[in-house]
Amino acid sequence: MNPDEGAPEQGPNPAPIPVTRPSLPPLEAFIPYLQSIWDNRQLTNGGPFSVQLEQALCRHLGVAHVSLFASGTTALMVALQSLDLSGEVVTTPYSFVASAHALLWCGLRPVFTDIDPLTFNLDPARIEGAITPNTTAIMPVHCYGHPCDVDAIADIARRHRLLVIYDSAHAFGVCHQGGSVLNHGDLSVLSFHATKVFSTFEGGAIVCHDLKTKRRIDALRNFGIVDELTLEGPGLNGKLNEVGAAFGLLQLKQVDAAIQRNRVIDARYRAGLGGVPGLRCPPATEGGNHAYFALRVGPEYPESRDHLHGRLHRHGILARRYFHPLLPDFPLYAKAVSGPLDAARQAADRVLCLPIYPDLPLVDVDRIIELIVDP
Ligand code: T4K
Repeated sequence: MNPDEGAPEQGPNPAPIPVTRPSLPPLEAFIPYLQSIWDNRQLTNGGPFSVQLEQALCRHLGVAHVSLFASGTTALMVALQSLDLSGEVVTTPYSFVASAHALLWCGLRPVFTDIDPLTFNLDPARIEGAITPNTTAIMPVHCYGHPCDVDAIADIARRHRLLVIYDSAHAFGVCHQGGSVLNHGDLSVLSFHATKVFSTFEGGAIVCHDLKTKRRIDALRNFGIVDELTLEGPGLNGKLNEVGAAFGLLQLKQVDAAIQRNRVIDARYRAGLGGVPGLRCPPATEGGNHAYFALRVGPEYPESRDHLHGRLHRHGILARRYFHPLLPDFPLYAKAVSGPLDAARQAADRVLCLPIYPDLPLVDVDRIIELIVDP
């Protein structure tokens, strides 16, 4: 259904508007997939839907190899494990906790450096200052799906002989320099969580460049088992199940339309909020997936980000402060800092992610804009 047609009348207490919401195919379309799983009883461990989805994702995304996972977090852990890293990894302090947690789970020390205040991505100019003889990799995040400065990062990595793992949890379908942004770095890791533009309920994936690496990743995803007598390493159980994979196949049919719809909503926000003193819309990206609309609330705006957040919530608009607190503000990560983090700190204090998802009616977008424009 077109979300702009037949929208229910807004009574005195309209339903809350979440920051995101998965777009679901009609339930009837899912039944044949479930029937097939019921028929063949292959529930997991690389069944036919998982194999099909890996191939379909390679074609859809324009990448060489995809390994599906049970979550973005397990995919990150296996990606790091597969590269035999040790010591320190330079990364961003402005991300979801899963990014840094994956490093700790693999016995690696995150070293946070500052971000670019416009893109919210790791600032390449700061990375070099954080590199020590113990550094083995850089793990940037394409924050909100906005591509990192991949050329500058590749140059630093080459000169210092470091590996690059992109946390691409937000970057499904994002194009950059004429191809998928996922083709940059040694490995890219996606999340297919329910809150993402492409979802398998829970899920994730690693994108890699060659079959040898994929085989190693696939073994580590399945306890490290290569065959009955051989272990690739200390693997875990990170497999996506067949119900999730089947759902992914169905989702793939509508993901382009979902991104197109997000683009329309993104444009509506920009048109409504672009000229408001104190507000800054996220950088416009030609090949983006528009899954987040990260509004920066500056000091010239009449209220603080937190006041605006509270006021919107009182109106049922469940905007979110992604990513607040800053990772080093958790005691667990307080010592992982290298140098000042002024831009990251400002972002954590000022950014508010507004609702954006394909089923969000434009009339609701306009209501949100009105509330923000008229504090
Ligand atoms: N790296 C980065 C940079 C990440 O952002 C993430 C995850 C990861 C790695 C790890 O990937 P995964 O292991 O998760 O695959 C959410 C997600 O749980 C998390 O996946 C995501 N990033 C993070 C940024 O956001 P919450 O705590 O904000 O989710 P929650 O439950 O509050 O959901 C937000 C809104 O979405 C709800 O208000 C309603 C809607 N929603 C949510 C779910 C789960 C639905 O409509 N249906 C649903 O099933 O963490």
